[in-house]
Amino acid sequence: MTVQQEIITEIKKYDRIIIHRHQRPDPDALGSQVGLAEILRASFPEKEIHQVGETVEGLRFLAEMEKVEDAFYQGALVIVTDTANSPRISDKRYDLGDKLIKIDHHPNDEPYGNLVWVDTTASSCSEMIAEFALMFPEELTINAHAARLLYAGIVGDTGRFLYPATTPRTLQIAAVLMTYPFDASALNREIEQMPMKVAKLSGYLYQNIEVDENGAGRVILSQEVLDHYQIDDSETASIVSLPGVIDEVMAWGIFVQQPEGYYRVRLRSKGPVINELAKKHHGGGHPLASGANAKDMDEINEIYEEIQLLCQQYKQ
Ligand SMILES: [Mn+2]
Repeated sequence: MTVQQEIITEIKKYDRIIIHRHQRPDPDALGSQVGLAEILRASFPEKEIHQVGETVEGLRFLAEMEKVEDAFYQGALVIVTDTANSPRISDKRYDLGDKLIKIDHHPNDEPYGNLVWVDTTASSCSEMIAEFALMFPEELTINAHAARLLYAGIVGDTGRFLYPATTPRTLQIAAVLMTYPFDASALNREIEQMPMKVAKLSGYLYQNIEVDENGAGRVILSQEVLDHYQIDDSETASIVSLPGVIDEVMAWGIFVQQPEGYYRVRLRSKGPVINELAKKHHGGGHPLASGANAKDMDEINEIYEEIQLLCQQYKQ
């Protein structure tokens, strides 16, 4: 039996299913989570299906979260999407259920759960969920709401089909999703829209990025800068990819200071593999897109030197 067959077997067994995803969700986290929830609701109207986790204001156009009592977890199936490590799961009650399933496309550093389906070749977890539904057309129904969410997740994680993780399969699945009646261009616009203050912060980023001769880039966003632009950490997500359009930049780090003082580090690359570096600094992720943490300027300098070294080695 394939892991997907095992997953559908478990889904059929349980009357209550709760779906989680990672903290500080992006469109793929919400798309895969609520896309799966919508598919299960449409396919099994007699089951109780819920989605939980913190709400993100900027992504309300995608989905709302639900309140679930602790007792609901008793004898329930819990599925976690798009989340590599258990500490990153939003809503810590994920282990209160009877069975736990992990579905993800990040490197499988922590295979938590009773069943694990990880496909690092998938562009997004939303692509995996869509593929899962298409694998079992007799059992699973995609509706327009699910298609919209999964499409949003794919668009989000591929940067509108731009990043290297985009495959022919990604486009085939996106094409199938687009046949459902939802407004894809309006959705694309909503994903791309930014408030004026974030546009101004983009200007700051382009003015202040530091790039060495091998293409290692860094931008430090101190609390002072964030306060000046009235930006909080979650609003910095949309500017992380911006250095990628600069010719001279090969790999880069965006260092965002948190209210507690430490820095959240977002690492991106056009070639040099940066997730091993992320792991050394309390993080992880994909080979070309990772996250980490730096406690102070010394650790920022350390991380930047490591990016510089990776770029230098890559160039040779
Ligand atoms: Mn993802």
